[in-house]
Amino acid sequence: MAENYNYSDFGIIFKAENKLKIQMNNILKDLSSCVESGKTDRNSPYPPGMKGQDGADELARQALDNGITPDEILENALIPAMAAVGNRFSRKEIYVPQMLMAAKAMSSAMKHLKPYFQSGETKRKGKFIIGTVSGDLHDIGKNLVAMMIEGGGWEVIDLGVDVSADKFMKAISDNPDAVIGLSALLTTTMENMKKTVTSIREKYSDTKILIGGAPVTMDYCEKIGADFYSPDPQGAVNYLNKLVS
Ligand code: B1M
Repeated sequence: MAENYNYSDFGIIFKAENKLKIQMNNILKDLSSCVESGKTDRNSPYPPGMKGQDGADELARQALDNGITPDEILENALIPAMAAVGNRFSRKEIYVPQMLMAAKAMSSAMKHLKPYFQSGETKRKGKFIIGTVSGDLHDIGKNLVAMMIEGGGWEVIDLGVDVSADKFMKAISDNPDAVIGLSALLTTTMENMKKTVTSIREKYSDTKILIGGAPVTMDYCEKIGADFYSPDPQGAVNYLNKLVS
């Protein structure tokens, strides 16, 4: 039967497929660089060098419209971009404002992907519950950690600030497989971090607890029986990824 095929048709199909692949790769590459440089959408004036260009918002939409799956968008554009941002932040090559802009761009892409994750059509790596402990209202660092972890492919449940041990316990009972993240910025509220860890350990001995915040250290982590301490968001992402690898 092979002699009935018109081989030039194969050539045309092959070329068209290749062109589509290149186009899809270019969208993912552009999306990744928008997230890394904090370009949220076409109207966003930041960064000045990308003024008037499509941003993460438009490119994520285009990626889906071109048949790229939410998984591919996350794995091949958003996660590598956020990992690059996290590593540059850890190396002190960029600072909080640039990281916030990258996280904002990532969120504007994520809003297109969320319906697929929420419907269960596309799976995430796991759930992460985060909050700033009781008595503590600082949330800038906690929000950065939450956004980086979301950008790392996890579903994040953010309980906000001034979160009591009871509220964490309720969230764990609703999401028994979740990893818990506690943030504290005050030496006074570190004591509440300890109380929260103790309460969680009493009822959920297997639940993994990650802690962080400016006054927190690895020594303190060991002392209060948490599982891991990270000084920055990328360390938190790496720890979570190790848990599921
Ligand atoms: Co407050 N504050 N503050 N404050 N504040 C500090 C923390 C302080 C060091 C300032 C100082 O005195 N030099 C000091 C704490 C001293 C201490 O206890 N050692 C302090 C104080 C005393 C207070 C008040 C008591 C002041 C008062 O009212 N007398 C009061 C307390 C209110 C309360 O919480 N109950 C207070 C209030 C406030 C504001 C509301 C005005 C505001 C918070 C606004 C907000 O968060 N929405 C504020 C701010 C902004 C600060 C400083 C200036 C900045 C904190 C910050 O956002 N840093 C801070 C001084 C400073 O740090 N220079 C200070 C940027 C952020 C990206 O870093 O939060 O460390 P950070 O997060 C990092 C890491 O720690 C890590 O990742 C992030 C990114 O790298 N990380 C995690 C954080 N959480 C993590 C969780 C993880 C892993 C990593 O896993 C789960």
